[in-house]
Amino acid sequence: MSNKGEISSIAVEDGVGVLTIDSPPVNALGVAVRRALDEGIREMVQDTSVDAIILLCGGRTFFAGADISEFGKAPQVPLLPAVLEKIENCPKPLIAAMHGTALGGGYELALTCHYRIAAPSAKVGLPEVKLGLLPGAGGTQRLPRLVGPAMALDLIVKGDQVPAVQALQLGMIDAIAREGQLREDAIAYARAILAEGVPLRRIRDRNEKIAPDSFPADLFDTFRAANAASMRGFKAPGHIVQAIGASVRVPFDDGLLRERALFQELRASRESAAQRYYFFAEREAAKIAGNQKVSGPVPITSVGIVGGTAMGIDIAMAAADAGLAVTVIDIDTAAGGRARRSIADAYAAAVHDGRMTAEEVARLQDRIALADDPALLSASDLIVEFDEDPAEKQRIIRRLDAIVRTDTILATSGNTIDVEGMAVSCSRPERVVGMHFCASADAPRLVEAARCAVTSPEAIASAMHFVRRIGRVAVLTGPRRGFIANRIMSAMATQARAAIAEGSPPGLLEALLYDYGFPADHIQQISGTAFGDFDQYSTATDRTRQAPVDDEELLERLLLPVVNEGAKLLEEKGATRASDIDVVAILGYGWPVYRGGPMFWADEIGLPRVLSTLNELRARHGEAFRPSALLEEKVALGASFTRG
Ligand code: 3H9
Repeated sequence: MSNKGEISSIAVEDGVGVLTIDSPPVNALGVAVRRALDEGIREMVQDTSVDAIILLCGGRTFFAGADISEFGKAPQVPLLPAVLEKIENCPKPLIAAMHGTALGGGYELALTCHYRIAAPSAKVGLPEVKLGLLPGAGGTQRLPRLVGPAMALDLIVKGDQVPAVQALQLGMIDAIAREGQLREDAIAYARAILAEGVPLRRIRDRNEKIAPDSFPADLFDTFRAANAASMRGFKAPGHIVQAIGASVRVPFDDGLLRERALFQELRASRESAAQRYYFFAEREAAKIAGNQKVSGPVPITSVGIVGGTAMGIDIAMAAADAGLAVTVIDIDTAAGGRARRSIADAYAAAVHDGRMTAEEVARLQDRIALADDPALLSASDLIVEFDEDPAEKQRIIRRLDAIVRTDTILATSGNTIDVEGMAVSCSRPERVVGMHFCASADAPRLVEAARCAVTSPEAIASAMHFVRRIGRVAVLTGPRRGFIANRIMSAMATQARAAIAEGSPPGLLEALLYDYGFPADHIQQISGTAFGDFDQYSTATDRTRQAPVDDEELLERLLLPVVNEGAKLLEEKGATRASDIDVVAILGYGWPVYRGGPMFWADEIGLPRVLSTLNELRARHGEAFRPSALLEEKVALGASFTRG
């Protein structure tokens, strides 16, 4: 076995060469990995003892795609398309052996291999759309040739990860290995291919699935019309439809050129810059900046949930799904009757819709114990209370404090609670945290984790670790009432109310937010919780504008207070980073991700303009628009919120 530098190694077994790449954390296809692939394949093609080649990855996953951090920098050779061309034209059978997640450029690489085998737990997919991109290394031309253009449209425009079993059914992979035996099974698979002696299969040569009579003539128009709502405002989905359209219309190499041109356009677009920024912002939010001496999160293996509210039940089920032992205490009803019914109903619906099998449900239900006695929580590592009554919350936390293990972390949920006050009333103030599980309309993924001055670094790290483990995004906030989400969005709501009172029709405000990119259901959420009752205003104002106001000015009147409030939160240390505010606005209130969130957007339009507009608004509408000192400082220094 030869060890080719730090990230790749080659071993030859029974005439099969195995090139293993190991570049943590996710084997992204950065320049070093591309070089290692290029050299490794060249070496094995020249090696006469090698009859077939397997591409394998070390660590937690197969290639997770192009290295996103390289976008925006000068490209370095070899470029990914050149490496993939070499793989596809390799004279020996080349097999991708995938585990973890083979995504984007990683799955496109697998599509240039002659065969694809995957671990049963592997997932494959082309999620570039989520970064405002399209698969730019042949994915839009090869996938339609494997699964047909209709399925390719669905897979690439949604960007979902496809589990191995489904990928096999669709033809996205050729075989599934035994779990934990990927290497051995891939070698056996290679030997079987050699024994059969079949000619090399290249996807680029397969045209039966894209033949004109194999899909409806109006496929692309119908797809565009059916998905108009979810594609609204985004640039990438339309480009993807065009690239897949080329795959069925023009020869393969011309299709590749078309794909490349569309990819370059997206790569240079502000939408993709914003979405790539958001990708890193979401991951950055999980890091606890300024938290000295974190000795690492305390592992959470058992969780207590107090209160049978819908959110409590949702979190209990997510925790069970993540493999944690869960105890749900529903103090109000005997033996957790309400919680028991809600959980049973939710699981029955999952089985009915085909999202889960009865066996999976039985396994998960086994992990959830239901009771009405808080003493049963004595073994829990973390307990979250979900009561709806503020006074009751305080009482529950104190009671838990008295009876559970001294190292158990106590979390109180909600967004208007005085976490600090609650913490200091306990015997373990350093282990009390606040958690705001944001009930956003379509994607309840956001959790704001509140750290007080007395909170220990380990406790907050553990709480955030738990949030990530259950598949939610944790953002750290200060202990102030309202956390980040409510603070920034009520700044918008206050101005909306004032504008309506001055004669702007509510429908116009909604239309402006919609055109900016807020989804309709989020606007409803904002209008319901913050703008107040629109109908009441609209009858009062007769839906006509009393004072002529420019649409742009009106929109800025709604959005700039959010930026200003974000800056104030940073000043007051209620938020750690500007990018955290963007994550909260996007996940919590549907701020369009292709605009990057309020702080990224403010940098985009320029902070000097933000400051001068705020000053104009202040002259017209009063002190609510007084610019934050941090914003003034940034402008004076020529600095930004989110750029370097
Ligand atoms: C593409 O392929 C374009 C091509 O079509 C065309 C080319 C010509 N690059 O998410 P995690 C980092 S576009 C750079 O916390 P998980 C991430 O920032 C790409 N860095 O782990 C984090 O860093 P840190 C298409 C990346 O286990 C660390 O890895 N591919 C990349 O929860 C761990 O990440 C995608 O869109 C990357 N591609 O989830 C897949 N990926 O520790 C994007 C991750 O410093 N990646 N990092 O914070 C993912 O979806 C998830 O990372 C994955 C693992 C599911 C792989």
